[in-house]
Amino acid sequence: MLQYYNYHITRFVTSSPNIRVLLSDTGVEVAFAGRSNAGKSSALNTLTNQKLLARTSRNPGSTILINQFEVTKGIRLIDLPGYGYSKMHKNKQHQWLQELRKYIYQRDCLKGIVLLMDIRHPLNDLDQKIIQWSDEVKVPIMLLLAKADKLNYIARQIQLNFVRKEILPLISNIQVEVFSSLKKIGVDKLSKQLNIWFSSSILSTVD
Ligand SMILES: Nc1nc2c(ncn2[C@@H]2O[C@H](COP(=O)(O)OP(=O)(O)OP(=O)(O)O)[C@@H](O)[C@H]2O)c(=O)[nH]1
Ligand SMILES: [Mg+2]
Repeated sequence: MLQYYNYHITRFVTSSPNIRVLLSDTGVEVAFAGRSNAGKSSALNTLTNQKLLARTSRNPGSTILINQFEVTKGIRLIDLPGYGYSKMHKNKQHQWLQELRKYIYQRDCLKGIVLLMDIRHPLNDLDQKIIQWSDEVKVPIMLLLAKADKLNYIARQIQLNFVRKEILPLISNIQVEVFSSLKKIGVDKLSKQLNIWFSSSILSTVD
């Protein structure tokens, strides 16, 4: 049965410097991933209606910690560090991508990924890697074309159709929507998808 979660009462639990020291691999979690500066932390703040829950920054690459939040007991949202920050040393970038791959592959409680991409620059190489890895381990993805307020309605629809057309033939079980933290576009669709993921995972993890 579909459960409705109140994302507004989400609270910060802890930060981890790498995936080896995350909270225990129990319950259900959904992670927010994407290029640095894509708008992940802002999306979390918009969803939870809390201005300062997740740290946002004008300087890309600022989130170097894995921030973990709890909606309610055993139901978590994860703010992942961004990838592809050009000013970060190549080795460090590579290291974080490997961590991310491991996280997607090994984290049993990960039941969904919200992948944010700037609507003006969707589906870059690294975004496609994340989609591929998630598909390989059957972790469902919701693609959010973020900062949609940067485009007018027509341009938004063109980008949305373009991304759907590119991705749907490759991966059928993927949802693509436009999103804006600034104009609160797509927030309902995001919470609806989270409700679906959390409800169905809770059912399968409860004895
Ligand atoms: N116009 C507009 N700007 C946004 C939106 N969402 C985020 N931003 C801006 O984009 C910048 C980056 O936002 P963050 O939410 O910190 O992005 P992030 O993906 O968490 O970045 P990292 O943690 O550094 O990887 C900030 O200056 C935000 O104010 C949006 O919906 N519209
Ligand atoms: Mg961030």
